[in-house]
Amino acid sequence: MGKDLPEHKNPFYFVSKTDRRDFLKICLTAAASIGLSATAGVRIAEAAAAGVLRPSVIWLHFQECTGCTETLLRSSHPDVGKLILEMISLDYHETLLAASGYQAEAALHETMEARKGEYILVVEGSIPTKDGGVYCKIAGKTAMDSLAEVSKNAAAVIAIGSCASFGGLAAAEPNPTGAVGVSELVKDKAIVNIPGCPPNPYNFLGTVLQYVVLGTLPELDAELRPTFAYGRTIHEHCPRRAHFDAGRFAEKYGDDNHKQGYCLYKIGCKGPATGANCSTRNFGDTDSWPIGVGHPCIGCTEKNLLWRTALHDTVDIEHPTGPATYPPIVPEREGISPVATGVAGLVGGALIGAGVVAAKKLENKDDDNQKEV
Ligand code: FSX
Ligand code: SF4
Ligand code: F3S
Repeated sequence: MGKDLPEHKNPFYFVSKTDRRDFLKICLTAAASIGLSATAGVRIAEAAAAGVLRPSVIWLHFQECTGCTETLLRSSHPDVGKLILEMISLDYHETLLAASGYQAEAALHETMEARKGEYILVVEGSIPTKDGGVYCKIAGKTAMDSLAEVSKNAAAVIAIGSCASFGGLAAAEPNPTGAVGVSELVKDKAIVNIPGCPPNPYNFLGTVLQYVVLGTLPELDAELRPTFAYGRTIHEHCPRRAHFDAGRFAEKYGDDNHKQGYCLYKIGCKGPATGANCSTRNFGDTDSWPIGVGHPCIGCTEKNLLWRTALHDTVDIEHPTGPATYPPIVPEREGISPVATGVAGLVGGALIGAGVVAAKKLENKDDDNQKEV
């Protein structure tokens, strides 16, 4: 639908053409993130602008906040969203579709028929399985039935966001609706998880780019996440890492150390156990990201962290010292060395699950105040 209609009849006509220079810049960035050269990035930009790279996409919403769609399209710098819409033929998307009711259902089924075996299914939100799946119904069908129906003839499935990837917020204990991620239900398709709550638009864009340009899906880790985006921890490239290595920590929100931009580990930063590229790619196509604005990483890309651990809990430290490429650290605080700092976390993790013990080893006298936050 989005591909074949003249602009004035296209339901997505309000998405104006992106400025060419910005368009090129985004293509180059996205191409680089999946390991393609700048020349390939220019070719992609040209092909995308000419409309030749336009796989059909059906986008289903289940239990979620629509933040995944919002972050793609309504960031303060929305060119990534525009590029995505120019690169794909978005044939069904409940938030963006101008049609509703029977018309919308018709659009969905026409696409499923016309692009059988070719379309990409993007799923946003978790799927409730309890009580026959009655907690999420669209057009009289449960999310479970819709997912089974639409995934059946999809070429591939992309689960966007932590809800679709792992169940997300709805699956937090006690998980009243029996919410699960796509991979718990779809077993016979290639699935790519793009977790994050919400996820970084570049990680979705990079995945789509690889599919439309190379015809392949990215290399995935054990959680089905593209390694180009989730293969390294936040901690490895965090701008606050030198503070961690030197033992300089915010002890509670708003204290002097926090204002100085010190490491947020002791107030619950999950960066050491979180695979994601926010520290290098920033977030939502802005210069901002959680740690950059003083908030600990909550592990929003990790199946076993987001909404599964308390925000103030600390995590295991797997790499106690900084990479050899880092400049040497001179500890500023008496009695704390970089190695001691890291080993404290390591020992804690080895004993009973980092959090509690590691925090105790690192805590100082005003740690009690942290609990008030
Ligand atoms: Fe989930 Fe998407 Fe969190 Fe929301 O819709 S990943 S609740 S920010 O955004 O699904
Ligand atoms: Fe950055 Fe968090 Fe690691 Fe500290 S613990 S260096 S804030 S990722
Ligand atoms: Fe999420 Fe942590 Fe990045 S909370 S947005 S993975 S800094």
